[in-house]
Order: sequence, then C-alpha cells, then structure tokens
Amino acid sequence: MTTTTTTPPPAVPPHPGAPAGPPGRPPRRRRSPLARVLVVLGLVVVLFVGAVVAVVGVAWARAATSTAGAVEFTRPLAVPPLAESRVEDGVRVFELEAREGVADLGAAAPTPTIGLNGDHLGPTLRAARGERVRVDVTNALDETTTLHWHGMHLPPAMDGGPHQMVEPGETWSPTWTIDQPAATLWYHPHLHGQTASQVYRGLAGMFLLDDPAVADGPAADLPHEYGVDDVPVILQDKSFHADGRLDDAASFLSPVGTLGDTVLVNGTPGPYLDVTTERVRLRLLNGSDSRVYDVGLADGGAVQLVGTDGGLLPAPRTVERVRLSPGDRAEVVVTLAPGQRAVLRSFPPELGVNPLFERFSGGDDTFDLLELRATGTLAPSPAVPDALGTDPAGTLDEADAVRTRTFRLSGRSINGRSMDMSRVDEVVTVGETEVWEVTGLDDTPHNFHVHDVQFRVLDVGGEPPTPDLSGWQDTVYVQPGRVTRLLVRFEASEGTTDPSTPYMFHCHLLTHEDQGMMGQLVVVAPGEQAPSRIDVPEGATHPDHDADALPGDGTGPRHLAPDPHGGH
Ligand SMILES: [Cu+2]
Repeated sequence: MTTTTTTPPPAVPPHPGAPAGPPGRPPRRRRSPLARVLVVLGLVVVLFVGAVVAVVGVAWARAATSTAGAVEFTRPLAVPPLAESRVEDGVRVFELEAREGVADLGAAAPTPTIGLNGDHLGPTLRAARGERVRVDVTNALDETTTLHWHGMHLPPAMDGGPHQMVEPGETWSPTWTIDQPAATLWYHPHLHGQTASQVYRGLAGMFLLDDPAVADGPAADLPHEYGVDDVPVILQDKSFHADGRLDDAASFLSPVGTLGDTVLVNGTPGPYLDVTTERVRLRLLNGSDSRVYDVGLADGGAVQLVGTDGGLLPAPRTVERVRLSPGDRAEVVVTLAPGQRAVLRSFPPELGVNPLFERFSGGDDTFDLLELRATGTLAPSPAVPDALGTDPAGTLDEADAVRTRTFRLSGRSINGRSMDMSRVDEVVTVGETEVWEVTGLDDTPHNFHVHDVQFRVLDVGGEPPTPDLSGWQDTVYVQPGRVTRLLVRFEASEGTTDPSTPYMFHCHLLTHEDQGMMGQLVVVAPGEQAPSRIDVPEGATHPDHDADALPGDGTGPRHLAPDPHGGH
C-alpha cells in the first residue's frame, strides 16, 4: 500500500498595500486579442506535442518484439531440396523457374508467394570448384526479374545484377566456371527498385560450393551430409495481414525497410530439427530485407564458427554469438548431448545507432528461431578439424595496397550519388590490392556488399575484426561513425574484365538498395580504359529516389591514381 502525504498550501495573506476592490466583485482584467490568440496557440501546441509524444510512445512500445520462450516449435524444419542437374558437354546445367505460388507460412490464411521451382523459395544449387555450370533461369512471373549469384566470382555479364533482366516468358542462361573455395552462397533477384519486394515474397535460395581441396583435406571431417548433419538455415522475417497476405509496410519511424514480427526458417514458422548426430553444421543465411540477427544458443552455450560469407575460416572459433546483417552467411557447428533440446535464438543486435533508431531498426528485438532436438542416441561425429580454409590475413597484405578508395554511406546514397544504371562510378584494375574505407555518416543501420569479390576486413573503428568478420566476406555491417576498412582484390578469371558491364556495390538492406543506395564498378585489365557512361538495357526501371540525396560529385568514373601513401 502506498501512503501519500499532502502538505496543504500555505494561506497567502493579502498584500498589505493592495487596494481593496469593491466588496463581492473581484477585479477583472481583460485580455487583449493578441493574448487570447497566444493562449489558443499555446493550447494547440501543447495538444500537438502531446499527440506526437503519445504516438511515438505507442510506436516505441510496439517497436520491440520478443518471441523468446513464446515459440511453440510444432513444425519440422523444411529443408530446401537439392536442385537436380544434368551434365551437357561437360557443363552442369540447372533449371530454375520463377513462378507464382501459395504457401502456408503460418499466417491465418494461405499466403500468396513467389518461388523458384515451387511455391516459395528455391532449391539448393550445389556445384564443385572447377566445374563449368549453367543455370537456365525462366521467368514465369508476370513481372520482370533477375537472378544474382551472391558471393560468386564470375563475369559481370553472368552476375544477374540489374542489367541482366529476364522478362516474363524469357529464359536467361548464364554460364561460368566455379573458381573459388568451398562456400555457402545464395541467389536472389536484383531488379533495381524491386529487389526487396521479390525477395520478401519468396525468391531466394542457397548455392553451395564444394572444393576438392576440402574433400581431400582435414576439413572433410566437418559434418557434410546435406539435410542430415549439414542443414541450411535461411532466416527471413515476415509480417502478415489478417487475410494471409504478406505485409511489407515499414514502421513510419523506422530508418530501415520492412521488419517482420515473426522469423521463418526456410519458410517454416516455429520449426524444429531432429538431430541424429553428435554435431550438426548449420549454414545460416540472413535473407531478410533490413533485419540484423545476432544468433546464438538460448542457454548461452557456445558454438563453433567454421565459416563466413566466402568460405571456411582458417580454424574454428568458439563463439557465443554470430552477427548477420542482410545478405551475410555463417557456418556454425553445434554439439549436442543425447536427448538435448537446444534453441537457436537471435538476441538484440547492437546496431550502434542512436537509441530511437536502434529500437525502430530491430535493435531491441529477440526471436526464437529453431529448436534442435537430439535423439536419444546420437551417431558419433568427428571432432571439428583444427585446419579448415584459407586465411584472408595470410592472402591479402595491406602493404601491397596501391590505393585507398573511400565510400561514404548517407541517406540513400554512396559518396553523394544515387544509383544510375548508366553511370560507371568506380574503375578497378584486376589483380590490384586496394584499401576500401567504408563509413556510415547518418546514424542509420547500413551494410556494404560488393559483387564478384571476397574481401578481408582489416579493422572496424581501429579494432581488429571480430571472429564473425575474420574470414572471407562479401558483405559487412557498417556501424555509423566507425570506419570499416577492407582489403579488396578482384581476381583475374575468364571474363572478369569488362569495361562496359558493371558489377554492383551497395547497401544490402534491400529497401535502401532499391531506393538508390548502390553504385556500379567495372573491372579492367591493367592500362585498360573504361567509359563513364554505359548503355542501359531497354525496360530498365528508374525508381524514384530520395529527392534529398546529396548532389553528385560529378558523373565521371573514379579511376583512381595509385595512392602516394599506398604500397608502403
Ligand atoms: Cu542502408
């Protein structure tokens, strides 16, 4: 019980010198018209401020989501099927068809979706280093799309970026040779202005690369039986309307795009996975629009991080959490005891922005993702090997850098420029090592993704990279105010150098990307020139970009001279 003590206000005696008014008639002061207007205006301001505070307060209270302990894991995790393929004249050929569908995603009613070879999401493609592959991508939708091979080193014309549009009814057949280490890559549309919508509705899948060097080396002891002890975990947040349709509305206070209030794994709501082996390898993919995940075990137990975006780490790292910004991948090995149940959880990610934006960008959110259910007896698994992949720090040396490029992320622009499909922003010479300094200037969550290349994270705000950034990366979270320095080298391969077909670099928060936070780079042979303007394919979309984007610093490409301070 609460006791409140109230002190009565002291009685105020009349001022000794105050003139006495007529008895029974208090003095009346007449307000001037100006004063009345001011009073009314004051009331309006107070009401308005009160309303804004109330609306922000309600939005603030609603903005944080937690499903910790509240998810009933009632459905077996769907594992995307491995895509069938055939070998034609030495080329491994896959077929993918983008089509409309309807899926049970756990909403109150079936959800209209799009998918590849199915209603929602797509099969897992798998190919080995050294193999020549072709994917016949058929568009059975009634809208244009593209299909980009995220993390893949391949010629720009095969990249599936905004320039390689596939019109309804058409088939596009990119062909290339797998020329990079074993890795967990993925594919998704990259149509300028429509990427967020098409990914959100269901166009995405994994592309696993194998490497004979792994199969013949110590890393062969990693769990590798697909769907049994080597399992894709595609994380995507969704919101639904009452009638089952996907809701892609962003909060009006959010500086990012769609943030769903539920997280599906491989399209499964409330999933569990029966585990029959002592160790299970989870290939985590953040396939979300804007949400950043910080994944670990709900009980705080450690996992072994064995791979990042571009492949296996040089050695496993024991970690409690792995941060994944949109587009990122990580491979973790979880060790279970017989009969154990372990919940994979996303903890509130530290986004490093102001508290308001932190909250409205999902920085206070917690999600239970997947329950691992170990059977009563478990088949033995080998220990996680000590030696896995190549070390970026042993491969790319800052002393070899010939120049430094800077990328300033702000609003929906990079270096003050909004995406223009006809403009070449950067010209990079193949084989040259460069330092790329990426800085977020606007106190908003962003990340940075570069096509065709796997880079080394040198440091973040002067600090060495955390374990989840210590391997090969193609995507990196950019915390405002902390310079993220990358060491980048585009490798020579058949078809890489092409002065008139660009690769993309961009923020991988898909809504930001669609709104113009993207630039184009071409890779040239030493001494080769590149045009500042390139042809744009017919039918290219020109979405409306933020009118307040900073003015460009010119239209020419940056073909930077060697850095006088580089190469020290
Ligand atoms: Cu962004």
